Amino acid sequence: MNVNSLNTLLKVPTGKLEIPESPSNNRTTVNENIHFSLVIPTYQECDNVRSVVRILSELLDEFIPENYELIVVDDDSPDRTWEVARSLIAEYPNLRVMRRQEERGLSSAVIRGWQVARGRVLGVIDGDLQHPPEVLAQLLRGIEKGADLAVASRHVEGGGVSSWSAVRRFLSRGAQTLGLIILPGVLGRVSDPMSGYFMVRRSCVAGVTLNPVGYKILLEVIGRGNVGEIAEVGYVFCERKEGESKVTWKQYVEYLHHLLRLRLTTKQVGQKSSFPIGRFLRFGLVGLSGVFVDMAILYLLSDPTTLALPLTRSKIIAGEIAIFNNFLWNDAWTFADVSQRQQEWHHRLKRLLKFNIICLAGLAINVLVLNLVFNFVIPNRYIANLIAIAVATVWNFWVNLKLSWRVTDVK
Ligand SMILES: Nc1nc2c(ncn2[C@@H]2O[C@H](COP(=O)(O)OP(=O)(O)OP(=O)(O)O)[C@@H](O)[C@H]2O)c(=O)[nH]1
Ligand SMILES: [Mg+2]
Repeated sequence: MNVNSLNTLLKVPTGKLEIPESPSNNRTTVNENIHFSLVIPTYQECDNVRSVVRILSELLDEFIPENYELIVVDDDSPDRTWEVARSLIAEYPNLRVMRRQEERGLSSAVIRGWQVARGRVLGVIDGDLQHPPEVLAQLLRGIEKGADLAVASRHVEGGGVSSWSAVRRFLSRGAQTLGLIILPGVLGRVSDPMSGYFMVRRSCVAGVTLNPVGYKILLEVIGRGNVGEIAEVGYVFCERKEGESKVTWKQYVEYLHHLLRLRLTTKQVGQKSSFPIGRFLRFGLVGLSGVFVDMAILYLLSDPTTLALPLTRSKIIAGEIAIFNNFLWNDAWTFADVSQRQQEWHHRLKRLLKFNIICLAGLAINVLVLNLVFNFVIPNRYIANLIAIAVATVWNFWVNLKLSWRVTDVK
């Protein structure tokens, strides 16, 4: 069936960014039973849009013929991407095109597209061919098997990035880590919360006022939607062949803004609100055992009556053994409930590595706070040291709780 009866541009919805409960709320509905609506946000993609529409149409025609629609949402690109897209409608009847002239921004473009969508499943894919279209079939299968949300992920088996620079990898992982600390109940649910390639059941996001900033629409969907089971499919983020990236520093600032806004305005999914005091006490006791281990090894290595090794070398070895001691106790006792769920060796090693890095950062914080307090607040080195130890302990506990001992396998 031809879902695109009018060969014109779609009317841009105004007002709240809210997706209607039922697709038939849209007066323009022709096909009431479309299964899948895929939004393709574009800005300056005139060299890509033709190929994207062709490839996606061929694939979906094979997989769910006549049961899908493609919606290009273009923000009035100066290269007239919207015009190129509109010229394709005659050839691809399942294509619909929106040209936004008032609003700007990737996330709101996606939601405006979903607002006019007629599918029961709503998806998004980049318009620059960086998201491999063949993954769509696996994502749809995930939804058919019962998932509410199916996410294409760079960080599960079969996933990756083709040739990102070390800087971009670092920034991406750094942003994810920061997000896990600020918003663990949202970012902790998927391995690739930055993914811009996913699909969700309409029923999970309908009737909720969405309020995203910037690029990361998936955060908004998980944070504000009512999403139960999540499926993940690995994919490799390809290189751009045509056109230019729109990613600038502004997106990182917007991301931080978005995280904080979600943190302040949503109830965290699956999060206990109270501070886990029992865990913290166990963590503190384990830390104390580490002090004794550290002292004993330092004595054995550096004391003139024992091995008499140089002090710095002895301290580094003693410190590292104490960190290892603490890890073992924390893994077996403080966070036993979490580690029991992920007992494989690679999981344990990953936890050990994270714990080590976080504790080393804790040491840096310890030294910094000691100096700040001693020089500017309380000129007593022992009181200043106690305060520094307290701050570093809370850091070590909280960040390890959020990053090291968390269940990373999404079923
Ligand atoms: N409608 C709309 N689309 C946008 C906007 N910004 C980016 N896009 C589109 O969103 C998709 C992702 O943007 P990109 O700039 O490719 O971002 P990216 O893929 O994370 O980064 P690169 O790897 O550098 O390409 C592309 O299809 C863009 O054309 C916008 O403000 N409005
Ligand atoms: Mg891109």
